[in-house]
Amino acid sequence: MALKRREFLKLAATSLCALPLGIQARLVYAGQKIELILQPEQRAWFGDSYQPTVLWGLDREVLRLKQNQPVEIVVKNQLPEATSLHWHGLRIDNAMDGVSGLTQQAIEPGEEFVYRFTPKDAGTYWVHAHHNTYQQLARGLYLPLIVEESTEYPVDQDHLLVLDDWRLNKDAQLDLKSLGNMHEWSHGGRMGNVLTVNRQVKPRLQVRAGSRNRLRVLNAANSRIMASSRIMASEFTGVNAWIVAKDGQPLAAPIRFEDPLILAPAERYDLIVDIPADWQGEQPIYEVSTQKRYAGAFWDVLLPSVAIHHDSPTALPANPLFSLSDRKADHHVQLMMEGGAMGGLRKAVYQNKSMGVRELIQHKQIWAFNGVANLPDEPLLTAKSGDVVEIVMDNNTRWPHGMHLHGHHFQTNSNRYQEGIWHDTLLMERGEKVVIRFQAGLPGKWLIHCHMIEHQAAGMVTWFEVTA
Ligand SMILES: [Cu+2]
Repeated sequence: MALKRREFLKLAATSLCALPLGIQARLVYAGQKIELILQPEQRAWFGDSYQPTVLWGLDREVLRLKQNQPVEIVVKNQLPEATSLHWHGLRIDNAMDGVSGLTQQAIEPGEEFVYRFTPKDAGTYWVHAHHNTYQQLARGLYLPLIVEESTEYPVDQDHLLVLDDWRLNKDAQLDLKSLGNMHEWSHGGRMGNVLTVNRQVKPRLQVRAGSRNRLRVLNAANSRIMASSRIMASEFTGVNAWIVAKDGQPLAAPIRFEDPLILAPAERYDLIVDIPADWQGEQPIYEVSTQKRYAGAFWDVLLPSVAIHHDSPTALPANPLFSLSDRKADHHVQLMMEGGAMGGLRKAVYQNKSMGVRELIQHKQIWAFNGVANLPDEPLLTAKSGDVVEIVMDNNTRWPHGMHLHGHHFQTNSNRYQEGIWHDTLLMERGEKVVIRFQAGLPGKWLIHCHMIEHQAAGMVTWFEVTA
């Protein structure tokens, strides 16, 4: 029986909607087109008493993408300096990784660059400058990035908690004179003097009493290890909270939150927080990395309360990561982390030349991996895509570091974290030695560096190569 044209169209439209999401997306468009503009930004953090603080940023508060849906992101650089954007934690083609000088040329002022990829992992990530990074990150050139799960996870609300510290001068402007201070670079990095949450001073996150909330916490600071306390816990009320994801990757089973939550720069946690039904008004969220706890944000608890969730949260749907299980490693290499203040570094190779400490400092270098300061010509290792790699990271310095692997998630034997958790960034205390394990992913040149970004600038960066 021949269908009339109108009926056929109706039927075609119906079956298109019934297709699985991925296939549907491919039929409808090659890639959702998004424009991102890099531009100066003003923040009136201190009311009328000061001129607004001028930062660099992107033209939105957050970027939301959908798992398995291709995107084409046109990045327009309207800043006075060249830059590039790194999609921190996303497992995408090496050519899209956004490392200027390694995977792409920097985007010059007035120019644009198109990033094309399909995020295969859902979760909490971020986008940030990866060119002249210690300056551009300090100016605020980053954006939280959420990749939404294909199936909705049941919570009442989804919140961001993006922590950052800014170094401002007495006019409440960025203290640019302090950039590049070698004393700070050789110690814990450049710390700010103003804490913001979601680029605001003391914002209020509105929640209903009794509601279940997803809280995505990101440390966007250059170097400060953030410790968020009492995100939900109060001395007087039994607040239930769980960690459900680390660095974007879901935990196999949610674990109970323990106060405080400690994040090296670039680390992320997804939490499920049940706001007690008997809370109301303002409840502080403290940052406790210094001697004095500081209320960086507030829950603004609204009544009437919603139905209370008594059940423990379920795990987020797993991302398509490889299972490492007990597979024997195909590669096993050492990464000796050296240098910094009181580190006893005598010499290191910089740009193929062996140098003493005094000469290194003249080149703004003071840290090294395996005796080499900054990016070596030769990779730390070369692995075939699919190989299992083990790196022994030995923090032979007097400082903590936040080690980040580009384009890959890894597991670790660090006793700071529960076993089996996936990371793209790892906090390592001084003297700590850990083994990280991962499967080599997409071909290309991938960085390993400290995400205390002054440490990276001053030498703590290397790379590994994945071949097809
Ligand atoms: Cu470091």
